[in-house]
Amino acid sequence: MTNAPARAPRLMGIVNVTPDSFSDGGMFLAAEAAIAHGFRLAEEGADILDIGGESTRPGADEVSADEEIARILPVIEGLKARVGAALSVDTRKPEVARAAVAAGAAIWNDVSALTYSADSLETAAALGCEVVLMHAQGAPKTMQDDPRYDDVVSDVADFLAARAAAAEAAGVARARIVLDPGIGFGKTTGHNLALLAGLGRIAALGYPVLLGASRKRFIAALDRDGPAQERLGGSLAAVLAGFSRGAAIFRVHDVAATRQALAVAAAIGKAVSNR
Ligand code: HH2
Repeated sequence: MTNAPARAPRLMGIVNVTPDSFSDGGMFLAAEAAIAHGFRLAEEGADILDIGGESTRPGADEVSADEEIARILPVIEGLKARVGAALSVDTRKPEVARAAVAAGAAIWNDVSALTYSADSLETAAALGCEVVLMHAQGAPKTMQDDPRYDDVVSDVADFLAARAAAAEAAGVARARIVLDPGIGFGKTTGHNLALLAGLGRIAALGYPVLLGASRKRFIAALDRDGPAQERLGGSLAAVLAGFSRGAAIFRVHDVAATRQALAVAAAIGKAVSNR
């Protein structure tokens, strides 16, 4: 029996404007290339384009707010009002979120769940945009060193519930909050699998759940080791596992293939429930 949400899942296409993001290898560094990539993903069916100027892959170095803003603003300006997709900014920094929303972004995707800066919570409330609160253990530089949990699903669910409560207390509307277990952020392969299997526990908190498993390392750990671009099969398997457990938004590199996999899974789910 499927636990999938009644509403069609939303696809968030990834647009990196970083020289070092693990899967694009700097290919989309130039704003023009990132804009073209955004158009392509929107064409393939992305409902949201997630624009990031700082890689948060394991071991990545931090980027200044000014550098992040310089990378993402031309891309937001080049895409806004020219694609049907909503624009999201993938940043931990309130000043970057402020600049992105002023330029047309509608979503603040924060891998620190509004913990990075003392004014993150109040900034999110003042911006009035949708906010993604993601769980991470440790900072990107060191988070994969030796991640530990008592019970990873309970620990992550408790953290997300507490961050949602903090956001609401600061004035973020409940309807604008999205939760994300943070696949790969301070997690072993076993932790990632437990979170995928237990995603229903996070969906049961009552907020839309975003899942970002696309091309991540645990896929290579479970199959042959290879480049990130060769992890589509595992990425789709994770999307379908998340879909059947109630995830509502999927952050992916491969929008067309994900759209097709979800369309077939949803049709099968409907055929079963109509029997
Ligand atoms: N994963 C990455 C970045 N941002 N945001 C959310 N909400 N959930 C995620 O799982 C997530 C995220 C990984 O980022 P990076 O290492 O820069 O690679 P890429 O952006 O190519 O996925």
